[in-house]
Amino acid sequence: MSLVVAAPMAIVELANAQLQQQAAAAAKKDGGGHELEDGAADADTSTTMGMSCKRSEQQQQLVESSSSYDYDYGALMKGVRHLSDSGITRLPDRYVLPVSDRPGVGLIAASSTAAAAGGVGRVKLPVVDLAGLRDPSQRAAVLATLDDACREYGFFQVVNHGVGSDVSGGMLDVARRFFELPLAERARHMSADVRAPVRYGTSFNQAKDAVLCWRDFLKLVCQPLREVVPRWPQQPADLRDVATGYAAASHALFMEVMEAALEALGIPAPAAGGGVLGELAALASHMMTVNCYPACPQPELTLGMPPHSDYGLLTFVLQDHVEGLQVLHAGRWLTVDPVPGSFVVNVGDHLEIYSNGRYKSVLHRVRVNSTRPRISVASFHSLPAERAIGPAPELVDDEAGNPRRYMDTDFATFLAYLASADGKNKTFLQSRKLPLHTSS
Ligand SMILES: O=C(O)CCC(=O)C(=O)O
Repeated sequence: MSLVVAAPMAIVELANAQLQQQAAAAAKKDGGGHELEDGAADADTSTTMGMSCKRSEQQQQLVESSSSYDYDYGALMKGVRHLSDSGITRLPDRYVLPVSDRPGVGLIAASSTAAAAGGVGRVKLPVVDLAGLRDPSQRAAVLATLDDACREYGFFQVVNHGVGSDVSGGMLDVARRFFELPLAERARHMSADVRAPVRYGTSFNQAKDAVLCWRDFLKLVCQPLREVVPRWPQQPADLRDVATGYAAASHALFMEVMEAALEALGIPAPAAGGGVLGELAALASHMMTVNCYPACPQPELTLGMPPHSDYGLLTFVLQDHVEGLQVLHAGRWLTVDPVPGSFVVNVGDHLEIYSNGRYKSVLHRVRVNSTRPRISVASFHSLPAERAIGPAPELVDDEAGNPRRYMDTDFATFLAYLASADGKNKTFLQSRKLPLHTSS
C-alpha cells in the first residue's frame, strides 16, 4: 500500500493500525450449556489475525475479581440489544478493549493530519457509477475508476445501481424490526452450526472473543434461495419476502460488478456460461449478515466489530444513515461517509487471491456511538465453499515479473488455518502468500 492518502478520500482519524493478537482461550460453552463450534462463529464470512479483542492480564484479573460490571457470560450471550434495552450506563468489563486497541487511539494526531490534508471529517470512497458502466461510451472510464479503487483502497461505493429504495429501504426497515422483537423470538434462531441457513448471535466470534464486540447479528444463507428461505425467521411476518427480494437484487448487482472487475483485470470475457462468471451463475455462495449496533454507553472503550477482512470475492454493504464503518488505508482508520442510497463494496480475500494481489482485501472495523443505534446489511458473495481459488492464470507471468503470489484456497483450508498456530500470528491472506524470490 502507498503511504500517501490519495485525493478522493479525506482523512478522518488516525487510529492504531496494529492488529490485535490472539484471544485468550476459547470459551467452549455458552451460558445455556450449548456446545459452540470452536472458531466457527464468523468462519463463514470474515477473517482476523488471531481472533482479535485480546484481554490484558489486568483486565482478566478485573473480570476474575467479579466487579459489579462483570456480567455472567450466559447473560452477555443474550446480546447487546438486550443490554442496551436494560438501560446500562457503564460498559460491562467483558466489552472493554485493551487501551492500545481502542478506537480513539491516535485521534489527536489524526485531527492535525486531517486538517493538514484539508480533511473535513468525512471519507468519500471512490464512486463507481453503474449507469456509466452500462453506457458503452463511458464504460472504459468507469472500469478505470473501479480498477484504481480496488488496487488502492479495496473499497468503493456504487451509485445509480438501479436497486429501488423500496428494496434497500425495506431491507433496513425489516432488519430494524427483527432486532426489536422480544429476545425469546430472536433467540429461537441461535445456532452453533455455521452452515445453518439462519443464525442469530452476538459479538464477532462469540465462541472465541475474550473481549466481546458491541454487535448482535442475524446471518441468512441465501443460496440456493428457494431452498433456504423456508428456514428463515417467520417474524417479522414480511421478513422472508423482503429479504428474498433484497438477496436477489444483491446477487444481480454482484454479478454485474464482478463482470466489470474481471474486465478491469484484463481477464477475457468467456463464452456464455464459461469462466468464473459462468460458474457463479450456476452456483455461488451468498451469505447475508444483518448487523445491529445499539447505542453504547462507553463507545470509546469498545468496537462493534474488530479489524477483519472478508472471506469471499466481493461484499456489498447497505447501511442506514449512521456512520460507523472504518477502513484501514495507509495505516489510518478512515470513517466511511454513508452516502444515502449507495452500496459500499469491498474486495474480499478470494478476489485478492484471484487477482494475484492486484486487488486488495483490506481490514475494516466498526465503531459504535452513544446515541444512535445503527443497522447494516452485509452481503458476502463468492464461489461455492468447496471450490479451490487460486490466482487467475492470465495474471501470472513469471517472465513479466508477475509470479504466482498465493496458494490455492478453499473453505477447508480456511478452517484448518483457524485451528492452526498460524491463526495466532497472521491474517488468513498472509498465511496463503507464497514466498517470493525477488525483492518485490
Ligand atoms: O456494519 C458495517 O458497516 C460493516 C459490516 C462488516 O464489516 C461485516 O459484516 O463484516
